[in-house]
Amino acid sequence: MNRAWIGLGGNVGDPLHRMAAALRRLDAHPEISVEIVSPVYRTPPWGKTDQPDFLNACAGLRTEIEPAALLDLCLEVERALHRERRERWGPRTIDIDLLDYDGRRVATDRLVLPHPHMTQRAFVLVPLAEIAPKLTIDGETVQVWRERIATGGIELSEAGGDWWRDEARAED
Ligand code: PH2
Ligand code: MG
Ligand code: MG
Repeated sequence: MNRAWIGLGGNVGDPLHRMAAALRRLDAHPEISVEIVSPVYRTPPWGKTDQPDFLNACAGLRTEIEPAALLDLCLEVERALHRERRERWGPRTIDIDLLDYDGRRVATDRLVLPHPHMTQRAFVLVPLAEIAPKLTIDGETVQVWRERIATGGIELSEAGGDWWRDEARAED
């Protein structure tokens, strides 16, 4: 089994509901199991700062689905959850990003792995360090990247790794 790490986020509508629904949809796929999920953090907007705070979380998946097909599935889940995005780095209802896939290096038009700039984004590193501190990205562990980055303004929103299993919240 391969292991893929994903990042989830959103800042429009009810991102917690959509992130939970996204994880439940991925887990319901016969060839994917959601193995571990991080707490949810409220994070200041990165890139384009005049927009609401985001909620962000990360998850580890087990799957035999190859990276390109897994990306398609993530995009399908985004669409099924009525993703809306009007501009690059702007507000969105749900975003699912493939961060790492068994340490593989991929560089196509559609997919670059590991996710470019993830080592510079506290909204990825803070949740990821909770579930994958020893994962190596670009020659350093996530824990080390996490220690190096400024994390001001990031707050815990949902503790633990079970928030997405809540039936009522994940109904969509
Ligand atoms: N996603 C972006 C742009 N900026 N900022 C935060 N805090 N969290 C995000 O998930 C995020 C962002 C584009 O995908
Ligand atoms: Mg993104
Ligand atoms: Mg994306």
